Amino acid sequence: MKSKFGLLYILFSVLCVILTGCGQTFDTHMEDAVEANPLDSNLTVVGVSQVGSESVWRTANTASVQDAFTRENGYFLIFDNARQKQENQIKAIRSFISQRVDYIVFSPIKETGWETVLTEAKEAGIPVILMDRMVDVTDETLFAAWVGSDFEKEGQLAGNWLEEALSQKDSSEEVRIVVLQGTQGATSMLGRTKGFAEVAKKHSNWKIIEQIDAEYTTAKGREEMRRILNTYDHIDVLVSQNDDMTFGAIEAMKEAGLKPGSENDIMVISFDATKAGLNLVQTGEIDVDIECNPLQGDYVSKIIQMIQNNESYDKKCFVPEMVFTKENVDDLIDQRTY
Ligand code: GYE
Repeated sequence: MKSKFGLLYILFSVLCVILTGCGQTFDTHMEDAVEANPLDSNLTVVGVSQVGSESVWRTANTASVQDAFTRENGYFLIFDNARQKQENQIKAIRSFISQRVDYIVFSPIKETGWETVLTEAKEAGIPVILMDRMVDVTDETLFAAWVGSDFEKEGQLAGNWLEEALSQKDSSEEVRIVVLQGTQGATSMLGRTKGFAEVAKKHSNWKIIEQIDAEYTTAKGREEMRRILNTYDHIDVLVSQNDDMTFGAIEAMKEAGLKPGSENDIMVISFDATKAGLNLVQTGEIDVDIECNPLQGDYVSKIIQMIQNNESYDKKCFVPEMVFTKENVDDLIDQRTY
């Protein structure tokens, strides 16, 4: 490892172990600028900057990273939660660079604004692996690899499902659609919006009456859906870009005396397919849940191993995903861990 031991770090980490019992994961705040080097120099030091903890999906993604980068697996993990702020992610990455970690892994909150800090990482010779979301940079050598989902395809799958669901209906009848979007500028939000819109534009009777940011959170999903229900007399379909927003939107529907689900008042299309989401697929309150797979830690770890061994690897790695409806949910729900 290129990392060198710092007396300050050793003292700090001993204190950390004594005070908190944390032995192998170093949950840091960038104000605590210490050299975070492992006492065992055979460990690979990985700095991870996570977006935040806005959703069930995100919690599962964080757990997957923490399970992959353990001391037993040969890693020393420095984890930072950016609490939904790009500036915190930039600070974390700079701190990882100054601590001379071996790899930087991060899930960029939005696509733009990364050129400078990624150039700094490149100049320091630290490979960066993007997880979940993508960056919009002209120089693709600024990152070594990306692991995530095909978000545009997820949006198309949602559109395809709706096409099928409406196929028996009169195609001249207007279909009024509301879209709750995730964090603005995030790859998942951009891809899901684009993929769905591609299908929607093939149908002149589909009308997206509102497309609004609800930040991937239950609270915002509830708030926006309340406002939307107060604004429009009639809504046929809700497309909500994650389960957390869907839960909030469903609460708002119920408050307004409406029942979710195609057998009732408003069709509901959701994304992520968390266990709580799949439970609502079983009850029919969510009609279709497009899976987004958060279990990405092992994929990232495999890429790190391939880089270490100088093996060739695919720069972009898509995780496997599927679509859940009432037809298949019962068979698969028990396998869901998050
Ligand atoms: O769908 C949402 C999360 O970027 C795929 O971010 C991710 C999204 C996920 O907060 O729940």
